[in-house]
Amino acid sequence: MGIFNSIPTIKYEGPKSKNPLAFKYYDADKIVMGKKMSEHLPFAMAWWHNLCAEGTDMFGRGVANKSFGQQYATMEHAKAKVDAGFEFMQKLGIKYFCFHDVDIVPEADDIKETNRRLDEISDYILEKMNQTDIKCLWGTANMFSNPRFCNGAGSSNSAEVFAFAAAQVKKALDLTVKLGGRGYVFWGGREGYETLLNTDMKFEQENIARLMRMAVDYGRSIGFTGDFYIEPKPKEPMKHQYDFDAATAIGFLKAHGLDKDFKMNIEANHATLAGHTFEHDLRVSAINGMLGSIDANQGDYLLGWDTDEFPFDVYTATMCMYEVLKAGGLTGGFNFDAKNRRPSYTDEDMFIGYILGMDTFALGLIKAAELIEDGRIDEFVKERYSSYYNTEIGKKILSGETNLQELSEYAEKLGSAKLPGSGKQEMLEGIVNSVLFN
Ligand code: XUL
Ligand code: CO
Repeated sequence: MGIFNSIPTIKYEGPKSKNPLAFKYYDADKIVMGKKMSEHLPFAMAWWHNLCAEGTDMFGRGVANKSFGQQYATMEHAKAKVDAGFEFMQKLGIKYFCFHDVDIVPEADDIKETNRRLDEISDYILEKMNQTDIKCLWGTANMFSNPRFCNGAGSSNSAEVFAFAAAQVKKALDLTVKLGGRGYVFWGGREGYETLLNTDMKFEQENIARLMRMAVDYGRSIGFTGDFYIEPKPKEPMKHQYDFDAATAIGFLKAHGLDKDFKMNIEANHATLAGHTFEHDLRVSAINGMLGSIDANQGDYLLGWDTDEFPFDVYTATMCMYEVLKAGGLTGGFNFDAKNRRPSYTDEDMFIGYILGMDTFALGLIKAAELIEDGRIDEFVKERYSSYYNTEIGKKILSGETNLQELSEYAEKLGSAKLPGSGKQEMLEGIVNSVLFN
């Protein structure tokens, strides 16, 4: 007896299918640019939204029942969530999961008891992993829910709280290594501030770096060879979070000598909260060699917070996959950090959310590959910068063989410069549409 007995294994039926419990575009074995879709798109289930979140919001209690037939806050319930999660992933053909420590067990008052529970549940998860081909994408520590973290974790004003954060990172790294995780995430939930009036920003940022350095040292000492990730987010829950966006986080890592061990885990809704497009933060990460993993979701342009919706916007998924293909793929994967809307509270909705997300990214992959194979955009961009490659002065600028004096003489000789060539944005957008709707 399973948990989702009324839900069949989800199969690919093609774009014409009207079956809500079938893939329309995600065809795991279909070859795109020489690789299987499933290899391009290592999808992951987020333990917290899928197996824990019941649709509570600031104004109302949960509406989705995630008891899976057990009493909440017991180890029986924790195990039922493992059973539910593995059945869910198997039915959808999802090969990875991501977790926080407190997603997988109820947190006890004493950290020693929480750690004992984590040992017990990770044995159980490992058993399930050994019976299936499901793996861990990344693990992380929840250092934002417990009241002790109200002033942050690594950035807390309290050394005692810092020690508890360090203890959680240590244990979450132990679990990640035990479960063979590809990565370890730092999302700076409350690593920020509410008011500068009570905040020593320099001190707090240096302490976050100290915690990350300890994590790298410990992780490497226990055989963790994967990537550490920062998951940038500008705000929420704090008014200002230090890992504002990819550019800020990369600058922080470089300033503290952590850039060799860390990459970015870019979440779509976090990028838009920072006032960027999703593809902007992907590009910033990629050009710095730090595009590691993705939290796949989308926000709502009418709402100023992190709505964590299942990806539906095919334009954005296409531009995301364009960046990912250009970067040569991800070393991490695509974690659906997404939840059903509160009124979509049934078990069937859990599956339909993932089907939507996987189909949206499959379409994005197909269309991004077509854009690259079409070649017109690449050709245009190449041509746009061609004066640096096919003029003497351009070549000299690139090779560092000129200076302000020579360039000034060059400009004065010309007297005035030609316009730099049309940006042709509308033409390029038309190409995107013609590829999307061919
Ligand atoms: C919160 C968020 C987190 C991280 C993991 O906005 O995205 O769930 O992904 O801590
Ligand atoms: Co996330």
